[in-house]
Amino acid sequence: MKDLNDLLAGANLDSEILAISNKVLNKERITDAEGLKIFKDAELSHLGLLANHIREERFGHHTFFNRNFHIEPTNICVFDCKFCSYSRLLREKDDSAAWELNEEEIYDKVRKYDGIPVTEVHIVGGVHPKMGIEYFANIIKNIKKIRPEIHVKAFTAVELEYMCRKAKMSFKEGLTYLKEHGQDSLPGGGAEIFDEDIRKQICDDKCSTAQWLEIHETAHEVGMPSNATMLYGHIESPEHLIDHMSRLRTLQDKTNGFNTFIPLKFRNGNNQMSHIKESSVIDDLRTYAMSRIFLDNFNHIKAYWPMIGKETTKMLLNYGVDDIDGTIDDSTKIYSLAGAEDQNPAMSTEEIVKLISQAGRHPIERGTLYEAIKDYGVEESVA
Ligand code: V47
Ligand code: SF4
Repeated sequence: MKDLNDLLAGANLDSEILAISNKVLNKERITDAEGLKIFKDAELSHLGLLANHIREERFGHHTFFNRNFHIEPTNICVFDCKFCSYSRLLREKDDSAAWELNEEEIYDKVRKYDGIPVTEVHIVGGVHPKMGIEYFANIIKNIKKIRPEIHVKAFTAVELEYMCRKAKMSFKEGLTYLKEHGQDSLPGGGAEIFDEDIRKQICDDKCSTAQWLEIHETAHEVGMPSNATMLYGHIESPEHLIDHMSRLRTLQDKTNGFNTFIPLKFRNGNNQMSHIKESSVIDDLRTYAMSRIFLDNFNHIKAYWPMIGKETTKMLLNYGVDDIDGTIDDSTKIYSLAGAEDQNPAMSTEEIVKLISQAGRHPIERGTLYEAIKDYGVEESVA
């Protein structure tokens, strides 16, 4: 740490950036204004140095991944998010791009992993007007019958808000009901950008910021941890990103129920925002590094490799990221339809271990709640 302080002192930095950096190194919380200052004005290499310092102080070279697969029951959705390349309206059901799995098809997707040591199923999809909370609770119950030990991470706050509203349940009632049927945690989707003006422009008709935050707070209260995402690189400004993270940091102070923060790079393929240019890799690195620096009460920062790509994922392991999600096994369509490089996202455990090792890090297979499952050892990493 002394070395890094010396490095900063000798770096001829703007005095404000130096003072904020010293706060970060001394583990003092930085304010929104301070976060914004370094986000806007510090060099990428400087943000990377700070983010990597925090990451290595917490986890050394350890880099987490899990063995998981997704089930996307449908892409039919009542909402109309402008960035979404995936959803189809109900009236378009005959559209060859629309799908609706029946219950048996869903269970077959689980049975496919009989004898394969996956530990998590991530269930997420469009908001189908005919698939209600009872339907999904029953599905979770049956998945647990097929695979009792699997962790069910399911339903974004957007899906949950709609399910609860349709069932006339409070968020607490709905979440408790799903938990009783076997749901273990919530993924972080649907957060997008919390700023109400931006939200109005990109996803006006789905759950509000206040509802997203209330659903996650309630989930934590009833004993279901969750993740949080942030959709960046479209019409938002750095102010909106800091504001987004600040609202999450405040909620995390209250509940400590978030496991992971996942910045999601906006991909511009086949959606109503296709005219917007995608962020540069430099901006991706800056955004991830800033999230590691700002979110002092989040343990983990995840790069979701099917979305950001494998090469950038490797780079991000030096910019604050300590987790790269899972094997996925070609079970999600959200990003391939939005133009992500990997049209059939799947990595074997060996490939994930190799990717992490090539970046000079030490791969650890984890469960959803970051319990260590297998240590792949320093001898397999370049570090
Ligand atoms: O909320 C949709 C995003 C999210 C696009 O919790 C897009 O472990 C970029 O939240 N470009 C859903 N992003 C996926 C999600 C997620 C994924 C992986 C892991 C976890 C977790 C959560 O996908 C949506 C939205 O923000 N999204 N379209 C697009 N064109
Ligand atoms: Fe529906 Fe989710 Fe797509 Fe929005 S992002 S249109 S809620 S599937």
